[in-house]
Amino acid sequence: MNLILLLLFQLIMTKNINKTKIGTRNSLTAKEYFDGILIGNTSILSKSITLIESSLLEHQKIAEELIELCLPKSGNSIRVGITGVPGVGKSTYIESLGTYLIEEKNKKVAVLTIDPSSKKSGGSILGDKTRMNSLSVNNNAFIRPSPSSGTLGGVAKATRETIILCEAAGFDTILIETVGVGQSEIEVKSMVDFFLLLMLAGAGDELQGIKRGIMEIADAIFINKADGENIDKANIAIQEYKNAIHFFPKNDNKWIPKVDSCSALENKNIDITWETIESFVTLTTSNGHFNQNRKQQAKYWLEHTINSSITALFYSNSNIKSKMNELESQVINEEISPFKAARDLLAIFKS
Ligand SMILES: Nc1nc2c(ncn2[C@@H]2O[C@H](COP(=O)(O)OP(=O)(O)O)[C@@H](O)[C@H]2O)c(=O)[nH]1
Ligand SMILES: [Mg+2]
Repeated sequence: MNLILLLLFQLIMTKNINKTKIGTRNSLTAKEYFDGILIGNTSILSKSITLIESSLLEHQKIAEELIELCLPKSGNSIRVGITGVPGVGKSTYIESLGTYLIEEKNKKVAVLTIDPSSKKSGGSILGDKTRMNSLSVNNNAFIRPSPSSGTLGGVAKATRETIILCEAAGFDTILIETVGVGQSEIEVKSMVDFFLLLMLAGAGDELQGIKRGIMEIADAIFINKADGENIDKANIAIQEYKNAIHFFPKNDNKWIPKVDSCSALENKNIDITWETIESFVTLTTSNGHFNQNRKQQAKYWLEHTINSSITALFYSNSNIKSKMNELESQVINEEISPFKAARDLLAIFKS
């Protein structure tokens, strides 16, 4: 009896300790976060992502240390970017694919969503969660919406670091949802292995707001909502897109972008989309492009980080701040050329 009581007491105490540790935000050291991440504790994983997103200097310090600890444990995943206009079915597709991967392929899936429009509407994250009903309660899935603006180094840096943490936590498939309308695509492309573009049949490229450039960087184009009355239209669209990509520049990695259709809602061809990704990984691994791409991406992020850090330093410099307005209005009034003004400001910055 005493033994049972003792065990019960111990159990309650351990639970409480865990609770206080996890409950008190940012009270952990980098090593403690790291240990939690390594055993796949998603609560600690969430907290460390919040740390990454924080602009407080003390948080940034721990975050940086944590990233360094996690880096050797990262990289063992397939990173997939999923893009397309709002409403094309990205979240629904991720729900289907993620569930398929967990149930049929024994995968652990992390979903990161980047939606610049969500800042305005405020509603789309909620929408995403409801589209990912079964994934959001699955133990082998982890869903994290993009951070709000104001994250140090920007949303892209936070996303890239989040990938590292998720991989260290044992997630072997990273799905990144992003809206296909602009700059965020290029940044997402530079952090994923495979870039999937979802399209709608019969909507016309203009209507879909998809820039040709985005089609060019896609490794596969799937026409979603190929169900019900849409099936015929989807088949026509497949042909159109196949013809279009025929004229795109060839990829160095020898991959020919795949064009097909799927229905995220009815779970049709979701397995084909995954087979496509697997074929891509097999091909590019064997010809060395998979690793080469990751190396190039690391180089890109080094340069990107240096550039954005220098820019931030420049604009926060007090001498620059005091001179900026004056030179700006001189440039606008054509009293001085923008080039001369830039040279003057840089000279002030360097002195
Ligand atoms: N008929 C049909 N509807 C779909 C399909 N995929 C998504 N939808 C619907 O399209 C709407 C937008 O889907 P959502 O996944 O939120 O799109 P997102 O904005 O690209 O993430 C929702 O009402 C979905 O139910 C599909 O394959 N077929
Ligand atoms: Mg969505």
